[in-house]
Amino acid sequence: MPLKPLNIGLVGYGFMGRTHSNAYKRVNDFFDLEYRPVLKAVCGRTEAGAKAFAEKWQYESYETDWRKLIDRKDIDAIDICTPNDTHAPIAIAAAEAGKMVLCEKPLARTLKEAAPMVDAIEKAGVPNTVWYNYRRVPAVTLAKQLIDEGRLGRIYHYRANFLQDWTISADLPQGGAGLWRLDAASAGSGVTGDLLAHCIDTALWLNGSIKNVCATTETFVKERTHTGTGKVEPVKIDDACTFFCRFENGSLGLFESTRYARGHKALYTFEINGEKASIKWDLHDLHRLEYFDYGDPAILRGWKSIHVTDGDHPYMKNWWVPGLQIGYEHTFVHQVADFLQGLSTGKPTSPTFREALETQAVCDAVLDSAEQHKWEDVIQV
Ligand code: SOE
Repeated sequence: MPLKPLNIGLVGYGFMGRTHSNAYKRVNDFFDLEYRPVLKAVCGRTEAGAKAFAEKWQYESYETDWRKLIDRKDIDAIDICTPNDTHAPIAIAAAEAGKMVLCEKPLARTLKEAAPMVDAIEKAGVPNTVWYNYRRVPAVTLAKQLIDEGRLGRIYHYRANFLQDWTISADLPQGGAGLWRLDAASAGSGVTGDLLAHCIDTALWLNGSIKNVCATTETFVKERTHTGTGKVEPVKIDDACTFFCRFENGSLGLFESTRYARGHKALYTFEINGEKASIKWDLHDLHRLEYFDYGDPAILRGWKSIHVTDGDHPYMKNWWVPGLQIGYEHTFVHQVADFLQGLSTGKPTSPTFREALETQAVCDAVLDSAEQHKWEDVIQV
């Protein structure tokens, strides 16, 4: 039986445009599915860039205006890989046109901006998902499985870090390719929306809702040249953010993120301590899950390092043979596989826009708390 085509219109062709395109190309080589993504069109503001990307990644065509892309009858799904300030208008227009929508994280710059996106998606009733890709690292999915099976028992502590060091130089401008992340107008926030959003998404998934937060932020480099205006302008994003929180299940959370941790490129780690067992995970060693089980005989108790490469582990039967690893790009392949599977079964692909709204609510509470110097309740969405 020939597979059913799902025509993709990709908006934005930076780093994330590449991760998603790679996933669309590889997914049917490894997963048995009813649908096949077809790289129909890529859209970017500069014609030369869009054309070059289309040629390199074998998109059938290109556009320079996302509205035209959305109007096209031959596009089924709009995939948004542009800076955060453009997510809302593109997603809302795409949903209103009846297209499926896949959106890069964070959903939007603020909760207020994200809420109408969820309304538009739900009104249109279109399949949707937000690319919080780290959920689909097999070791992280295994952590979810172990927690849901009750192996950790009551959870006491959730600790997460996302550390980078790429913005330490004061010579880096704000604005432009990749560096829009330093421009509050484009990004909304700094590490909170860019990095802690990943940690929060994983935490909500593994450990449930967050009740309230107490945060502090810092902007270490106060002024940077703005690529758009050419002028030195104040930096309005948070370069670093630390927060504590209380989860609804009674556990305590501690989160830290910075782009000023010299030596760390993308060190995302979490540790969860339960009554019966604990788990730890580290993005730099992403195929391992560290597990301590108090139920082991006393003389054998200790941290074990599970090499998450067995056919019984989440997603792994689709790849190589036990013992052989996969990596970062496969998390995106897994998200596409789940999305396509969801089209066949009708099961929504987590996190949906609605689910990702909760991460926005926590990010807003974190930034408000830092500004007000006080604990903030997370708005229930
Ligand atoms: C920032 O450097 C960044 O690329 C984020 O935007 C991604 O979401 C994260 O996965 C890796 O770091």
